Amino acid sequence: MSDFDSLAQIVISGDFGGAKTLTQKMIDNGVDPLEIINQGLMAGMNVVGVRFKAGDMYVPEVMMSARAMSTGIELVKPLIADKDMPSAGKVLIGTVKGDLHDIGKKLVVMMMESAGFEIIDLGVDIDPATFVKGVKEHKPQVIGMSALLTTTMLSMKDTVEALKKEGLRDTVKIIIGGAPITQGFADQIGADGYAPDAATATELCRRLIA
Ligand code: B12
Repeated sequence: MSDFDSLAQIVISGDFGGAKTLTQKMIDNGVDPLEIINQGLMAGMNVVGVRFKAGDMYVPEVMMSARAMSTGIELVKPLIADKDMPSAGKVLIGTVKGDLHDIGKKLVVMMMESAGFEIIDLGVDIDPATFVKGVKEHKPQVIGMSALLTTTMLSMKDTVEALKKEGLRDTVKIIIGGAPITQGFADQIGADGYAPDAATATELCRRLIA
């Protein structure tokens, strides 16, 4: 097995100690940092995404894998000039007003970061005005909104309306998710997409930005 395959396997198994050791060994051996990321760390995380979606991996395991991947990325990052670091796009994300649930959102963030997206995570309890301010400030290609309460879902609609009012709606793609959200609700409020899990959310972003 090549070092790239071993590193991918280490990420899949969520072994962050192993990720640190092997990434450092590869750096010391002069392996190209971008290859370490793409063919080792991200390759592993891609498999995790597929398995999670298929129900073959669960939340705690995915979090361990994401942590293993981050451990490797942190070592490699300083060796890569900013211009070389591939960015898949910029995503502004937050849990909507009145809602404090963020475990799923964090998972989405981790999965997207693993796929090379630049993420601005506004946090929880984010009102429409704060999303609007975030769009003006960060100019993301995609906004992601998360809601776990049926009572807070409507804040997603308010945010879409607030973006329209500010003339910003057509500058971003809007995606939504969270346990009570459906494709029907996304269509109803005029969002560009819905995803039921973090892996699908990442694919959706790729598709919307492409
Ligand atoms: C953990 C939890 C909490 C924790 C939250 C901790 C935290 N930091 O997040 C605490 C204890 C704080 C909490 C509080 C409350 N909770 Co609560 N909570 C849950 C619980 C058990 C799990 C949620 C979770 O983390 N799931 C795991 C993650 C991985 O799944 P997920 O969030 O769905 O995310 C995935 C997808 O939805 C998607 N996704 C998520 N976000 C996004 C965003 C985008 C853009 C996209 C594309 C995709 C996407 O990808 C994620 C990963 O695959 C659920 C029950 C359940 N089984 O869902 C109740 C639940 C959501 N809670 C509920 C309630 C009622 C409350 C409280 C009102 C309880 C109370 N009386 O105080 C408060 C509300 C606080 C508030 N204002 O938000 C109800 C909601 C009922 C309803 N229909 O509205 C639920 C369903 C429990 C129940 N059966 O009654 N809760």
